[in-house]
Amino acid sequence: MIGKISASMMCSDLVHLKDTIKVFEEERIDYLHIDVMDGEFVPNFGLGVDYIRGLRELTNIPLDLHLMVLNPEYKLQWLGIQNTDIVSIHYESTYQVQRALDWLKPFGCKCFLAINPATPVYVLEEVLDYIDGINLLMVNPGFAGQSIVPSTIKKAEKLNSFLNSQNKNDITVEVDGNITTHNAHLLKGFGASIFVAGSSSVFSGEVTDLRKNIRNLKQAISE
Ligand code: S6P
Ligand code: MG
Repeated sequence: MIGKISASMMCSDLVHLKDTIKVFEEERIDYLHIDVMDGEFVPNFGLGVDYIRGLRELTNIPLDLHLMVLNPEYKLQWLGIQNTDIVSIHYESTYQVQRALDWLKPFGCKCFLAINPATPVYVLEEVLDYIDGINLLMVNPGFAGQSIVPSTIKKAEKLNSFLNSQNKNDITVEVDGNITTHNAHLLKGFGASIFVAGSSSVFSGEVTDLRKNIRNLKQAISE
């Protein structure tokens, strides 16, 4: 199965936003990855509600909303979530993970749980029935352009075996952070199927390289 690309919009050049979206539509990019950051859960501010609203006016490409905010369950109604979207909340961002997932479900989107590099795979065990996917952070979230945390590669393999052991291979695995073509190919072998494409792939080099970069990444995540 061919992997899906979720283009990380925090890495895009705002000056060329319209042209970038046009290329994404022509090249059939699957999702636009939106890093929402509150300056508390992660040490950075990120894309907010007005940006999301504006982007929806530009394109129908579904959004992949990665919420790096404290207590996301109280902020979901700000985002205009659509049923074609993916929404990831972080395991580490609330004391009541299962309640947060319960509150996310009525929005009709795909409900994903994100875990930081130091969070072990086993914490997922009690919430497998409440999620459609897992967003596996390969870097500590907050910034683009970081190097992969080496232990996360083994963790991806562990996650794959864990999901198999629980008969839950229908749960989607997304990988986020330093997804080069090399890492993407490797992680596809461990069951990842959505690849967040940032400065390590699609947005590397000049704006004029976009199309070529997308095709290279697609090649790496095809059979
Ligand atoms: C990290 C964030 C990511 C970045 C992505 C950028 O805080 O969750 O989605 O946008 O890591 O890609 P790259 O290739 O620069 O790591
Ligand atoms: Mg992200």
